[in-house]
Amino acid sequence: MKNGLRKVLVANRGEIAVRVIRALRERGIVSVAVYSEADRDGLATQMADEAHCIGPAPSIKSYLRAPEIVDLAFRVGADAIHPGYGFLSENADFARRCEERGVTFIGPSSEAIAAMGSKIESRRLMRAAGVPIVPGGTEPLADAEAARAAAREIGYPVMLKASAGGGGKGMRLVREEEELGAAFRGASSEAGASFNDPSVYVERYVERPRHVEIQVLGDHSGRIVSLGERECSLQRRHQKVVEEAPSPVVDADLRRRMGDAAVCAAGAVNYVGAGTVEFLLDPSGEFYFLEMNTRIQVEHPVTELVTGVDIVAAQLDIAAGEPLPEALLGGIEPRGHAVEVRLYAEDPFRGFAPSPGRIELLRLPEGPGVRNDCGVYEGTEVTIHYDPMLAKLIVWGRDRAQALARLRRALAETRIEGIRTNLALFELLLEDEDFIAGNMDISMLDRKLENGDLQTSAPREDTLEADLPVVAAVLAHLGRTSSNGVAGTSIGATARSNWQLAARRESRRGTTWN
Ligand code: MV4
Repeated sequence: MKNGLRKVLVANRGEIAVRVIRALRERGIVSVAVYSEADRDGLATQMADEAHCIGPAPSIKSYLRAPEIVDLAFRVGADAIHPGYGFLSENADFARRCEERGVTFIGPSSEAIAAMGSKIESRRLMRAAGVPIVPGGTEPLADAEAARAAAREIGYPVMLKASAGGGGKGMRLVREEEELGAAFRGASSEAGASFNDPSVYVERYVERPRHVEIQVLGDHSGRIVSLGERECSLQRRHQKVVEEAPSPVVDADLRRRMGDAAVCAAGAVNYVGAGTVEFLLDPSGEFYFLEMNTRIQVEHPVTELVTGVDIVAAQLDIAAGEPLPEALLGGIEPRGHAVEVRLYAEDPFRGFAPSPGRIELLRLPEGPGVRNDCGVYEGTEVTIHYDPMLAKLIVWGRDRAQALARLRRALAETRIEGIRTNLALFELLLEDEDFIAGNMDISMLDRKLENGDLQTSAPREDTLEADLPVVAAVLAHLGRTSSNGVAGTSIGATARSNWQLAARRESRRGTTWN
């Protein structure tokens, strides 16, 4: 059954709003942007066919106003709303409100969103569907005593997790029984404060895992396919920094098994649209369901580049009632290798502090194998009201080595002035032997930043000492001008040593999640 979309409201901002508007234009669908007062001159506001102001800068007064946004969609005659990621994208009430007003929510049913939004409920569903879950409980723990009994059963170390949690909130690693009482109270009160639901359960702690996720697409006739995996282990304090496809450690057999598990997971909630099933992959090759993200994700482009599938266009086609194309039904193997880096307006030399300001100069890389998904332009005022991600740089190569070479080249072409960015972090990572070898786990980046051992392949003993006067000069330079100061190759080596110093300084502040 087709009910072609003619007009779609994009309930988001920045690069993902731009990405969706591009897909809409290619499909000949009229795009409607919504913007806050801070985004009056935003790129998405300018690119859309129509744009409406929905309130002041704070997202709670603009991008999170569910009833007003659904009303607006209805009034302007939009057939559907694309929620992007973040904001209202995984809000079951918002999806239901759309359903009730007869506006298509571009995503799964509100029931699927709600089921996957609860860790305890999703674990029960996965267990019933035969999807492997981390060994542990599927009931909220009544008190610290119940937690103690459950943890003994599972064996230490364990992890306490908020049922309503996500992004590491309400989560505690417990290495031994003595720590359990305090950890339980901490996790439960944090969960109550953050999610209005203090329920906590316990799982076995998986040591040194990777974060590997599977992209799926489901259509309205109940067909679900896997588009393969993304390796997302490189993250700093629960914020992803680099993603790639395929994973350097997933072979065709593991890909098939993880893909089958992800399709089962999605099937358990009658999933429709684009979704992502997250797994922990342990060093022995076992994998466990973590959660399902019921939205388009930031890192979707790496999958697009290795599969040739336009995932946002697929979301639109599915929402219009089209079946999945034949070509996808047999499953597809990735072709070549793609890597994405997220460009944030934050200063790696000063503890990754946000760096608002006007973008005075913006030169993005071009050339073979390079894609930019950018939400800003030269002249954009970057505010502190929203997520600091400005753009994504994605490269493709016939293999991982070529992709990394292209990424190095692309980063060297990139110049951003007026605000500080995390570009220097990528230049360091691209010289890190563990990253180059594809040896990563979920704590690698935090660990390297803490130890200050995110270093170049060059021996570092004497260079650090020898560079000290230059480091001081570079720091002073960075303080005076507002350029990020690492694009030029001439100061590359100095910037790296400088980085190590900054990383050591920051390490004293500790991590937030355990
Ligand atoms: C875990 C884990 C180890 N063992 N569960 C972090 C966010 C939340 N969605 C799940 N998380 C984890 N759950 C068990 N049983 C380690 C993490 C974890 C993590 C997972 C994915 C990506 C990055 C991470 C960083 C720290 C901890």
